[in-house]
Amino acid sequence: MGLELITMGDGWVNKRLNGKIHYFSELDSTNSHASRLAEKGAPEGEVVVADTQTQGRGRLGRRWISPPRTNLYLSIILRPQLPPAHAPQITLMAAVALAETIGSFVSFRPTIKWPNDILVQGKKMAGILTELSCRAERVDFVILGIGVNINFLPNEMPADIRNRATSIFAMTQEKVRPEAVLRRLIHDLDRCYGELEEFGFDALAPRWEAYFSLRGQRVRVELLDRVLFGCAKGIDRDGALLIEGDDGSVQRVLAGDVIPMEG
Ligand code: BT5
Repeated sequence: MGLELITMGDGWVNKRLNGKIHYFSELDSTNSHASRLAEKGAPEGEVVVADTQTQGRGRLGRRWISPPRTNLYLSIILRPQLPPAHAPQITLMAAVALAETIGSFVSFRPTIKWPNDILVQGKKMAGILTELSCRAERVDFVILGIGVNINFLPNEMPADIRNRATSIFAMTQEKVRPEAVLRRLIHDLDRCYGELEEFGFDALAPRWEAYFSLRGQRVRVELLDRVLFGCAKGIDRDGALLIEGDDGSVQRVLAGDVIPMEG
């Protein structure tokens, strides 16, 4: 199905993300399928949506639980004019758009847990998986994958995520059509991506910072090869998390899991 230009109540007409939407009742992973399409030359803005994923994934090979007729799983092909080192800005941009979208469906203010989680009332409602394909020092394409829990009932969630995950329904007691969230999300992503491309991440940074939940908190950061402790200060222009150690030195963290510490 081709996506017509989307006009929302604010009068904004999608500029970049007005490509085709490929719908599937089942896929291995929308990120994998979008990547296959991009390899074959699919243009920026094409979107892959699946009703369920058999191998939905998070970072570092983790699983993204993707039951049918419940939630939203999508991947968008982007071809940004960015050096690879700035690619984390895509995840940050998407987090702002996703927080804005979710904020339009629930009455609580969402927060961003660096780098890729959107939490509501401290529980994970959505996750972002950004995958990069580079050629000769340039970004060839980015697959921006997003999973949003919409009508996921807490008692249907597997035990290992039940206490840490939430959904729009769990917050509002109202069923929402995944297409309604998709429509709003593409709209918000289009606007935020446009701001990133035209003005750089500085245009989005204040909004990102306003959604950031861990500023000033003591955190434990699990890196691939070690664990860091310190105080979360915010992010720099490349999207690195800034952690101030007890000795006052500031470390830039590009990838890892951040866990708030008590007290
Ligand atoms: C993420 O990874 O949060 C990125 C998730 C991206 C999923 C989308 S769905 C469409 C597209 N296609 C894909 O194959 N993936 C993307 P990470 O930060 O590594 O978090 C993964 C962890 O979140 C898991 O280990 C679980 O603890 C938890 N989790 C898994 N499924 C969840 C769900 N549906 N809701 C909340 N938490 C979940």
